[in-house]
Amino acid sequence: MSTGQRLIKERTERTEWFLNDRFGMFIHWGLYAIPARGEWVRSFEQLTVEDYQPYFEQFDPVDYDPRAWAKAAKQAGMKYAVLTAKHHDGFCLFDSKLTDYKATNTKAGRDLVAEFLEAFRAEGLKVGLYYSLIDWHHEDYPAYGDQIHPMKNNEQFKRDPANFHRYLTYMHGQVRELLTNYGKLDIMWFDFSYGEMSQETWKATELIGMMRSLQPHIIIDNRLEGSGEHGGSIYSDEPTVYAGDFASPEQIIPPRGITGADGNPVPWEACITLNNNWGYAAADRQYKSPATVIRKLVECVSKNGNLLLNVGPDAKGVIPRESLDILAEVGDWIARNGDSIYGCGASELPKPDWGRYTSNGGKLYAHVFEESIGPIVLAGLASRVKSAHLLADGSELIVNTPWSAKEFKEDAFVNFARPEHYTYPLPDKR
Ligand code: FHN
Repeated sequence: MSTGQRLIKERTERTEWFLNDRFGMFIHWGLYAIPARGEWVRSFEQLTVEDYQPYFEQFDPVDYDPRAWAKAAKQAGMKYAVLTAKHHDGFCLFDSKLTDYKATNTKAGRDLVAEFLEAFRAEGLKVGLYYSLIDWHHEDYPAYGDQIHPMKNNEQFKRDPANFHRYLTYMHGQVRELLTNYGKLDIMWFDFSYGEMSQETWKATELIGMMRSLQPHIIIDNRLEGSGEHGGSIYSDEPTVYAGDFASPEQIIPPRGITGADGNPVPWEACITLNNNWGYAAADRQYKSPATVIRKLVECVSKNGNLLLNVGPDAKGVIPRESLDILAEVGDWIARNGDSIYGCGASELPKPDWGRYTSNGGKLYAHVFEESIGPIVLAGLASRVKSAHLLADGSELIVNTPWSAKEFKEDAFVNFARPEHYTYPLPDKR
């Protein structure tokens, strides 16, 4: 077995629970919730460290209740959650011994990560942490100073690479803190590599070696490596040791899912916002409907993928009402239809016009999105469908084969009677 094949085998074993659980909560939270213009406000508005400092002084999330967050995630049918331990602004939500730029030194005076982990574990969810490789606050990161847009600092990095190794010591040290002081973590979500700021610029081999020695089971996204879809060799049959365990398409669902050079599915998770911002943005009211979220979840699963759906809590630590309402409706649907999501993946059948299939290998689930004027036909299934029921209430669906297969040659047709069931799971009429 080659090294690459061994890495693929280990990745497959590590991600088994992940591909079963399918649906997680992403949480972007930090100082940027105060300006409430999204998590890139420091960069987009070219705020200096001094401009941004008042938010550090003001940060006081008096209503932070991670148990409420965890209950909302669980009720929504989410099985895991990933919180930003540090985003690009460098502010640490955890009590790092390597910096003073942390939540425990604000009015919050709390280790927000520790409380998040405890609350979500208590609700039975698996837990992960997002950690930004980019750091606009650390003086040894190339972005330090006025020029803080990471895409524009490679020149500065080339000029003064020596200091950068001090940043790497800091970054590796913080990852070590997170994997040492906070119990069993299920996911480490690095973000993001770009250009030369990737791979061994981060000392990725050393970092992964340390991580695997501390928490060998932990699964890692593909953004430590960088390049295509935020990380490239995960798609090859000889991935690097830092290729990651899952691909991380962002704000898109891959048209045909993701397969590797060997033709086998590559674990992947689409991360998607509920409105148009990851961090809290007070003016952004463009939320997706519950039906859209459900259909995106079904689409991910129908392509062997996961959905990591984002919420951006406000400066007081409260998840926006709109987000909670959407999650509650999604949860109602999943409570009745979760069997068609958890432990499911793609069917070998082609996508039907009226919706999508998911399958758990023994049962086929027909997600009928479009009301049909005629019979819902499940091509090539007549000989295999023993019975059909509406997943939501178990009611029988009359399955018959109105035409003999020979009329349509090899295609056999099965139609679902009782058209009222066609509008299932949810019409997009919100
Ligand atoms: O720059 C970040 C962004 O703020 C957000 O965290 C997303 C989430 O995947 N990742 C980066 C953009 O690709």
